[in-house]
Amino acid sequence: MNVDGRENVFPKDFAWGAATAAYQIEGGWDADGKSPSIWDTFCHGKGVVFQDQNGDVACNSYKLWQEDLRCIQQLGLTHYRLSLSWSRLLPDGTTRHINQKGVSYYNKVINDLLASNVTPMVTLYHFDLPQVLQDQGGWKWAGIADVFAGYAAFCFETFGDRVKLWVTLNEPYVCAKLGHEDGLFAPGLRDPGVSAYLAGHNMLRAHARAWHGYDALFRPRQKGLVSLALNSDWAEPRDPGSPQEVAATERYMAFTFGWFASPVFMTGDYPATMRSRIEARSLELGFPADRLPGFAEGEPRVLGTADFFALNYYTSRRVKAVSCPSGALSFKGDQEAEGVVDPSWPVSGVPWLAVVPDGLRKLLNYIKDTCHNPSIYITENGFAQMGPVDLEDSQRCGFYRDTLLEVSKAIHEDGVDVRGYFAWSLLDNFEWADGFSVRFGLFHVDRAHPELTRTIYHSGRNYAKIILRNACPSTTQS
Ligand code: PNW
Repeated sequence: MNVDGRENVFPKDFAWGAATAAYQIEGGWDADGKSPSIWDTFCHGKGVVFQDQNGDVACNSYKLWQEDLRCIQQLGLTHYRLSLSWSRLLPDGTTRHINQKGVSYYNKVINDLLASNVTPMVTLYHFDLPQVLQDQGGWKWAGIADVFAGYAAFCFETFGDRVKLWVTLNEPYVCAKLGHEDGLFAPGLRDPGVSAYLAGHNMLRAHARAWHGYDALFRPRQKGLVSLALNSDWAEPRDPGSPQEVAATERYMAFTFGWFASPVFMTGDYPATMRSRIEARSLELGFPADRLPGFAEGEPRVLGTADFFALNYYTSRRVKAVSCPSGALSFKGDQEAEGVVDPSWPVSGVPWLAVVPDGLRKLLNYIKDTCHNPSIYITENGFAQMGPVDLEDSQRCGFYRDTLLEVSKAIHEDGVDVRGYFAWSLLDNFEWADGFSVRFGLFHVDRAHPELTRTIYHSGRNYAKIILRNACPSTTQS
């Protein structure tokens, strides 16, 4: 324990942020020339989202940006992470047609942030592919990589004089797996064991092209940084004494973290475990092994295409080995591992989000050791509330305190180069398939009120104190 409290002090210039995503907050789904994204289409279908809710209005941030800015100021954030709606900027997905109303909206947001001394971190793609591009095959279509690179270059050109922190893709794992394997997220494909690998592969190709475009054409004058945000659980064997579970844990980490981190940060290819498992399983079931595609010669290199590590961390898992004896292909059958929640862990409002703050410290160390000690931004981390709104969200306050203590230990005791932390999320917002039933905000949004009034949670007040002191409390008092 530290007596003088210095250990809880964060480095000077530590980035204190909160994050949001366009579809989850903006609303204005068809306003001013915006075309539909795959999330508009998905939510307008029946039976896929909690109570058939959708992001048509969401927090109406497209109209209420000034309210969001007030929230940002009230917290005293140094950084704000937002995403751009591709189909708001480029309604046909390409630079053939630019929607000036969309450009003006984001210009205003970016300029207001800078005028308030808040540094923007901008994500180009947070799950909301223009529907017109989905109609051409979406992430399964090889041609998407060049179209994305064109969109990225347009954004660098348009906003890069002021935006210096870029995230190309948010959570390719979630987009590939939940969107193309499980069918739980847009575009809602259920194609086990095939489409997720292809979609993931094209996302990596798209990201790499965008990074190379920045590196060659924009970095010399704009001097910014570009990465992609990777989500990962921290995983440990259920029984550390079981060699089967230790091996299953390695597979679990390879198929979640390594799937995208290995090509970009480690080797330029997928983890060897992933390749060998998919090959073996394909052989067994009589499928081509190239359902996990190769990185072709002559394509832009993927290795080294990130200027920092952007990590979204929510939770941890204990891992057990599973085998899928049936003849069907699946991601899980390839992985032969299953993550379970340790019964001793407290859970948040959603069952998947077990509260495991020291898992973050372990994952940060793992990144340091396996990815050549990169500088790291924690681009998302947060705690879900469900059921009745509780503005005195003491469990969430404890969650942030405990988590930030682990981050400070990673920095001071382990020497991990953590540059910043973004709470998910600034506002209660549209939580994808869970609709508005799950709330992650530091501000509550009153959906029953026509003005969609924002009210700070106790955890928001606490976060503001932490930011003001550049330190987190080491004990339970705050
Ligand atoms: C992230 N899972 O997504 C996203 O980046 C946010 O948009 C989202 O609101 C936040 O986490 C909270 O869920 C995830 O099923 C979506 O494990 C699904 C999962 C994890 C993260």
